[in-house]
Amino acid sequence: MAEIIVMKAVNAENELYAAQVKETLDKRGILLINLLSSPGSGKTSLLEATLKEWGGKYRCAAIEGDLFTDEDARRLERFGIQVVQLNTQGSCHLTANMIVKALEKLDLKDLEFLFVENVGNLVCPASFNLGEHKRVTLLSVTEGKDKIKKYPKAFYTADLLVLSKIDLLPMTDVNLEDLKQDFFRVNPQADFLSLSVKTGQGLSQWLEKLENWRRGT
Ligand SMILES: Nc1nc2c(ncn2[C@@H]2O[C@H](COP(=O)(O)OP(=O)(O)O)[C@@H](O)[C@H]2O)c(=O)[nH]1
Ligand SMILES: [Mg+2]
Repeated sequence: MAEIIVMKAVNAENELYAAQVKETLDKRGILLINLLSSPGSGKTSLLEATLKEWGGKYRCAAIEGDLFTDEDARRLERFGIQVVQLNTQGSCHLTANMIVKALEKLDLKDLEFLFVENVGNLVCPASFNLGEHKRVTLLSVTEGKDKIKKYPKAFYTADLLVLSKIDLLPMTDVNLEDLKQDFFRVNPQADFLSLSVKTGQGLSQWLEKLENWRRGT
């Protein structure tokens, strides 16, 4: 009982910050995308592939949520974009007030896409709105076939499920159609796409999706 009340208060405060983030970005026409997944599903790799493919076509920035290190931030800085590192010092998710602080460190002028790589975790990040326009949950085929059922919130709050590492599908016992069915059962409104940053399969659909979102279609 007490726990529920605390959680409500935390969420109410978070929603205020989330609204502030969204308002700031809306004024400037910047699209905020919150990437969620288990550690190692391929969030940073997907951002690297995106930046490489675009080659400066759009002005992008990233906020990297990590428990302690700045390795992912360094991986993205190589593409010449602004990156803010948020170390949560052990906390398992980002909150909207952290994004408010990160925005103060970014030059928002002419920015078009702002990517947030959340802390690798399928549980806590799903409960915290960061003021994002779109939430993308990644699931790699190597995580097995039961994760959607086990961690439904990360999937029913997503606008898009990216099934990553599709090149490895033959090495797993995951059935693509069954997995899609599990996903659409918890989230019939969302989109689904599968991709591999190793072979490039599905990457163009991902880039198209980002561009369509930015155009508001
Ligand atoms: N085979 C394969 N490996 C991938 C793919 N995407 C990422 N990886 C590998 O998965 C590991 C974790 O990727 P990373 O992007 O760091 O995951 P993150 O923790 O979600 O950011 C790395 O060794 C990547 O090279 C993919 O599409 N196919
Ligand atoms: Mg990463």
